[in-house]
Amino acid sequence: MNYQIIEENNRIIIKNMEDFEPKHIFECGQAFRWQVEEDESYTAIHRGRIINVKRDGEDIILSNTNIDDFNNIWYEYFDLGRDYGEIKSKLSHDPILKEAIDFGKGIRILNQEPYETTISFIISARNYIPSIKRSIELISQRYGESIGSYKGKEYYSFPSPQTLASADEEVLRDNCRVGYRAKYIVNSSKMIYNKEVVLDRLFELTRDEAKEELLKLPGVGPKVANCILLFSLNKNDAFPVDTWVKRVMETLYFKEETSNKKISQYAEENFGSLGGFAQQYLFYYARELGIGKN
Ligand code: 8HG
Repeated sequence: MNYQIIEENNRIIIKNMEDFEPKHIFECGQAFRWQVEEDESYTAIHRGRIINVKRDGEDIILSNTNIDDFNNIWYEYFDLGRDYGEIKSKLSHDPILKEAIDFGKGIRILNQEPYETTISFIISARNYIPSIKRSIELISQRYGESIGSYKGKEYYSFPSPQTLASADEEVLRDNCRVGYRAKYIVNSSKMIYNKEVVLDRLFELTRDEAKEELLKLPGVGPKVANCILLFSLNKNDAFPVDTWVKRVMETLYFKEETSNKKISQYAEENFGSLGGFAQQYLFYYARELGIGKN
């Protein structure tokens, strides 16, 4: 972890940046708003800013930004204070994880915004990533604010809890194509807006206390809660078991059908505080290679 920051012409260059592969980070399943461009860079909107990210040799280039936003927003969002080399070397003692890490070696876990992450993973239940992405885009276009355009495309912020608390369920269902999850989006947004669940306070709680709070929200079960904990609340030991993680664990570890409870226990005992990272390398590996399918 030995990089240097340079600011020039509305961009930040992170020199000699290891453990940061845009494709791995933005296509590993944790985030839904990153769009790939023709030059293989990725663009997204976060906290009202449009940013473009590209690898250039040994360096990472963050375009459409400046040093203040780098210090105040991007350093934390891209988890730049964490040594992924160390995490990978610890997890690589497990030969199965070593394979998964070799495959997705540039993954980092983003620190996303809790409300947007909550609604995104409510939408993700029994859903496919392309259709989750489409719904989030449609919700942002309809209910968010236009922030501006970049490379010819218009970008919209994710709406506030107040806005989605008063959204029309039919519009969400039919126009934003979230199906039966429309009522969960509206009712969870109401509870968040009314401060029945205060997302920003969950940072201070333990993983299990924070999970208990999240489970109060309609549409949030244990898997969705674990995704919210890991991707937006800094709970790195959360280990969401979805279809892909279940398949990869059954195929490569247990060699038989295994309950989610047993898989979670195994993760807790063997991956411990690094469970969330192990989960992400496994999820990306399993989904990209179709491990355990059929
Ligand atoms: O990054 C993810 N990890 C896990 N474990 N599950 C995920 C991730 N991303 C994602 O969308 N899911 C779940 O997979 C939600 C949904 O059930 C399904 C979509 O492919």
